[in-house]
Amino acid sequence: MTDIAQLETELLGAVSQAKDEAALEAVRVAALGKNGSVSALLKTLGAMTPDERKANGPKINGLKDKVTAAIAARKDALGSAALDARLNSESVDVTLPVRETPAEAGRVHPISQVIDELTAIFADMGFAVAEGPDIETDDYNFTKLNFPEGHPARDMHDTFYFPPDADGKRKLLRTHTSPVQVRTMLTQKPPIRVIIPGRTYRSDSDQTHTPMFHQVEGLVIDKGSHLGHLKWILEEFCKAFFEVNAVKMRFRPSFFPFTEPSMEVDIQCKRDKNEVRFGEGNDWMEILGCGMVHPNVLRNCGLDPDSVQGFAWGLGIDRIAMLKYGMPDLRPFFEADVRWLNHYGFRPLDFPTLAGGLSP
Ligand code: 2NL
Repeated sequence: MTDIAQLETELLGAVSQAKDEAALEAVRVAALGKNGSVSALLKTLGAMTPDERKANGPKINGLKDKVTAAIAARKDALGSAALDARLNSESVDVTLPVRETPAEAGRVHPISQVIDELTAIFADMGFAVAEGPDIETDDYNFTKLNFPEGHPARDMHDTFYFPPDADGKRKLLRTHTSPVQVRTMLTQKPPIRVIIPGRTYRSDSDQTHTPMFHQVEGLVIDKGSHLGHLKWILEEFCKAFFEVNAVKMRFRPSFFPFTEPSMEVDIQCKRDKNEVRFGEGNDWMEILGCGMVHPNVLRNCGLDPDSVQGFAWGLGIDRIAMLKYGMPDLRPFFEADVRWLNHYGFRPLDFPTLAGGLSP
């Protein structure tokens, strides 16, 4: 049958000329689809006599097999040609520098960096971090901390008060982080070892004061805790934080309503024009206040001063951040200027650890 041979020549020619997979699919549908030319030939078998079928069946089925095989082979060839073309056009230059991700391009604020450093140092000494609300009651911010009503120390805090509540009491913005220590003593059993970094507020604004600032306080309550422990903790902290091998410290008597005795602590430093260095020199700089927790405070927080005692300290985070990282002015800390942050900020993946180094 010449038309079968001719159809074969036509179809195999069309298969080999198909330029892409879409063209090849069109050839397949035209030949083997429901209304395709080969399918039409197959349908004629049903109407033939057994002898005719014996003669034509193998030819028509042979045609179908050949065309099917040719399409499959062409499809393979087109597929690998397409892959080759893609591989050639999509070459990757593995020597190109890696583009900075948003996480690397951002900067960590010096205050956050210093809080992370403090946390790493005190966590290593077994301290937990506690947090509490910025809006506090007068009771937690003052009364429980042994500030009697009308005591002048209350006025010294330049407190921001809210309008009176329905019960006539005025809430306030905490003037120190100490109310968090009150909350800790009221809810946890000794031994207690916590630090509390956080925001504090006083109505005060000039070159070295901002109405919102940051404090970290520490508290230890245990049966045998004493001033020797306090001095050791503070000395270890100062050495680790300022990254020096030794530092001289000076404890001067002072007054806070919530501690007795109370002390202010100076550390040895060397002032050079605009620079301050720690661990050397003959100058002193005051950096923190501390003392043994006043028995009235222990009682106010549900603890028995005859069975436990403790010590506490507090220092300004903003100030030690300025000292450590040489930032001369406090105000830009809170101006959210990205140029300042790019200059003084820290890379987010350089997280401070004691083993890896605190400052990058
Ligand atoms: C300073 C001094 C200090 C405390 C904070 C404290 C807290 C409780 C009980 C006793 Cl609940 N003391 N905190 C103690 C001494 C000093 O801060 O000059 N801070 C900037």
